[in-house]
Amino acid sequence: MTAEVLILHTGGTIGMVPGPNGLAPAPGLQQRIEQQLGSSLALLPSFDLLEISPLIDSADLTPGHWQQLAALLAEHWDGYRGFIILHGTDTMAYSAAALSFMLGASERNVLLTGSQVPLGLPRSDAVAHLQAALQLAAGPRLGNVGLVFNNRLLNGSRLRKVSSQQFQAFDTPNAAPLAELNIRPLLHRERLLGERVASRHPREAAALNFQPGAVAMLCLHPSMPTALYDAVLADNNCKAVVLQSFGAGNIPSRDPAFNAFIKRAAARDKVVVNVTQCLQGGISPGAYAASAGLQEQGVLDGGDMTPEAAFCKLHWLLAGGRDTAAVIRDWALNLSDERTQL
Ligand code: ASN
Repeated sequence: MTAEVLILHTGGTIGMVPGPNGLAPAPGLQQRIEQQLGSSLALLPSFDLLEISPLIDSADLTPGHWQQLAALLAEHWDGYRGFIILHGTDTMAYSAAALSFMLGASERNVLLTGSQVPLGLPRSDAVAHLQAALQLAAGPRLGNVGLVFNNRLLNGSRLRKVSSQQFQAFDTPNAAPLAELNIRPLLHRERLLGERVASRHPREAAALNFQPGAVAMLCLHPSMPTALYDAVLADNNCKAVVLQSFGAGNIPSRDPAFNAFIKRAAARDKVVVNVTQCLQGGISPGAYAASAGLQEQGVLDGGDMTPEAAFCKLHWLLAGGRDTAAVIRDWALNLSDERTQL
C-alpha cells in the first residue's frame, strides 16, 4: 500500500482554473493540492491521485462515467483504505446515487466531494472539503457512499443540489445528515447503512452495462406538449421513465394525452416510476382522487426518493440486464437507504 487514500479526479469546479470562456477543468491537481493544503498535509492521511481523461464539467456526465469510476475502484480496491471522488457539483447527486446503488453498504469508504469555488481562488471551500474527506476516507468504515460538503457528511443516495450560489450547496431533504463535521465531528452511527443492506464489490459494478438514454425524466407541468410523451414512447432505447409528478404524486387525470401515455408506456414494456417534483416530502399514493388508479396501471411508487436517485436506481437495475418484470420486482429492494422505509 503506497498511500492510504486514492483520490479520483473527474473534473468539476474544485479543480478548475479560470480561462477565456470561464472556469474549465485543468490537469495537474496534485501539485495544486500540495500547494494549497501545505503544512496540513503532514497531519492528514497520505493520498495518491488519478485524473480521468478528459476531465469534465459535470454537466457533461454520462452513465459511461459511472462505469469508468466502477472500473477504477475495482482496479484499486485492495490497494487503499478509502477513496475520494472529486466531482462537479452540477450532477454530483446523480453520481453519488449511482455509486450508492453500485456499492451498497460499501466495504471501503467512498466519498465524493467538490466545491463551489475552485481550489486556490479566494474564499474557496475546496481546502476544507478535501481535508475533511481525507480524514473520513481513511477512518472507520461508514458503509454509505457519502458526500462531504460544507461541514456535513450526507447520504449519497438522498442528495439534491439545492443552491448554485451558497456554500451549503447540497441537502438530503428527506433524510438527516450522517455526520456534522464540527470541531469534534459528530457521526450519527445509527443512520449509517451498517448491516442493514448488502455490500457489493466494485468488480460487479464494473461488469454492468449502463446504457445511455435508457431512462428518461418527465417533469409534469400544466398543458404538457403531447410531443414529449410521443418522443419517450417512440424511443426503443428508453426502457424506463421517472415521472416527476405534482405534490403528493398527482397527475393531470383529466388529460387524455397523459392517460394515453401511461397506457401506451405499459403496453410498450416501459417502467414508469412516480416521484414528486417537490423538494421535500415524497408521494402519498391514494391521498387524492387525481392520482387514483396509477398503481393499478403499473406505475411504481417512488416514495420519497429524489428524482436523481430514482433515475440512477432504474439505470442500475437495467444495467444488470434485468427485463421489465425483474426491474419491477427489484424496484422494492432497499439498496442504500434511498427512501424512507415504511
Ligand atoms: N459546473 C461545475 C460542475 O459541475 C459546478 C461545480 O462543480 N461547482 O462541474
